[in-house]
Amino acid sequence: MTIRTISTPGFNDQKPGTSGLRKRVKVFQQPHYLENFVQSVFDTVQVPAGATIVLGGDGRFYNREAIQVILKMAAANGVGRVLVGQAGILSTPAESCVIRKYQAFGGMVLSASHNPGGPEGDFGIKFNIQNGGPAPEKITEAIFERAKQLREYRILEAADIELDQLGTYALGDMQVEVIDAVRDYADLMEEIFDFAAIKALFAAGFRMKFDAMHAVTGPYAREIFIRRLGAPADSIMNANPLPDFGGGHPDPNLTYAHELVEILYGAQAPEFGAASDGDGDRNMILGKHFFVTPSDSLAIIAANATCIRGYRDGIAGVARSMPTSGAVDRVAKALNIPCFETPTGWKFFGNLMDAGKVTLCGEESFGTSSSHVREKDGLWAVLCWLNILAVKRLSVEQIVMAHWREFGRNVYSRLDYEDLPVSQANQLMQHVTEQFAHLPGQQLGSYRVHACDNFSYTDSIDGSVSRNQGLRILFEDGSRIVIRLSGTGTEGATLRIYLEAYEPDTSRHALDAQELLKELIQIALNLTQLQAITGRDKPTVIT
Ligand code: VG1
Ligand code: CO
Repeated sequence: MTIRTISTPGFNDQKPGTSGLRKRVKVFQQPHYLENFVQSVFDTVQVPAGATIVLGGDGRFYNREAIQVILKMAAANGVGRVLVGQAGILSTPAESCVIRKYQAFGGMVLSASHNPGGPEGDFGIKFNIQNGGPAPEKITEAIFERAKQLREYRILEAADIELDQLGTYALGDMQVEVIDAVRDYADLMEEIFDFAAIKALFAAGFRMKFDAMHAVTGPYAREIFIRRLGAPADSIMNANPLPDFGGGHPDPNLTYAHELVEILYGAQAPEFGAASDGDGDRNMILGKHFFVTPSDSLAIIAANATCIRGYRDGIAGVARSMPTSGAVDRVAKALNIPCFETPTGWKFFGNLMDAGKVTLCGEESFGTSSSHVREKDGLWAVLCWLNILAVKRLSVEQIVMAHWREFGRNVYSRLDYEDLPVSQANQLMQHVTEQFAHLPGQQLGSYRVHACDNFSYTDSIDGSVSRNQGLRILFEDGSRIVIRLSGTGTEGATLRIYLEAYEPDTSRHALDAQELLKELIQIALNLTQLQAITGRDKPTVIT
């Protein structure tokens, strides 16, 4: 078998965003585009000769083709062994689990997560390091620089590998092992959670509905909920992964997971509902006629962690992304453990977890996880809730209400404005920044501005600094407005406005978040001049 060296023009747009490189499938299908990025990864991370890497994706359109290309390039770049998920599929948390379990050098995850798939949809690729987590910015920046300069890549000339059969195959001098990653992942879950208690809950007639949104978690959910926990077969829906996610938008929120939402708010609603995204790292938690915000979910898991076997000795600390509500901060304070505030994106949690400083992490964007892996983990979060419900035998709503009674409620909402022209989004950010000098001290309705900044983060472990992570308007009573631009989109700009107000008054806890945040939302719209600049009179998604 021969290794071919092929010319590439180099690409200037291969800058990884919040979570890897994401582009339209059509962009990835351009000659040399995928190869250019993959070679840049190999050149940057320098896989030691003979080392093992892990490879898998969320099964979206172009997954199989990309895997065959990457395998041949890995063989040509001296990789010793590649562990590939069967059929080329691995959820993001399962990939993280496999990297750690088999002590691989790292891995590539092929996914554009919650972005739609199919020939007209998105594709993506991300490199994860030895700890199983996303590569830090230092590495992604170096990959981006390399991708611009690259002029040739190496690829083995060979036939495609059979990805559907478990087994070991040779590709040049490299070994390809097709593995059953559902088992490794499900085994890890069984170590952390009390499966017997959850099984007893289902046996007692507890009903749940999990929506895999035709994305990667279907087979994992079937193995864990149905086979291992004995839930009735109709407890999972849309559980067959499809390359285009059935034409849907695999983002587990109130807008895109509306099929599930209708069931949980319907007349025959089960006690518990949950959904996960394209690559299985996000989660949405619902009770009967009840929605749990991701920020509250993180705080509640932290407050009840000792109910769960894997955390029964307590948690070392917690971390949340900056826009995530401060609900978990209050729990950390009560538990007397540290709480860290990081920029958006899971890559900022890795160092803290490696250093043993935090056990639980979360983001307002439906991402929660712990140090069992180095990615956010959708099914893990669902199992946390099931385990807590099995121990407490209360409804989801009762658990949340009790939490608010104890800690107060951090009322929270996020407004997304998708597909804006980039120039308008930049103009709006500029407009807000220009007001920063005179805003502090001003009274806006019932809120007085305390401070404004553009969030900047210094990693306490390696000292690296990340600037421009979002505009913050902080009020004297602790309420906040945060404004940032998405780093995961592939076309145009998505503007996110995050709102948070603290409500200690128990008599107001049952009120709707939109109602409670009405004034703050109006202040945000005035400050941003959103309607004048963009012409939009309502958000695309409200969480
Ligand atoms: C979004 C979320 C962020 C999350 C990221 C990746 O990023 O806000 O919290 O980590 O997606 O999630 P952005 O830059 O669009 O706001 V996933 O499930 O795509 O791996
Ligand atoms: Co995801």
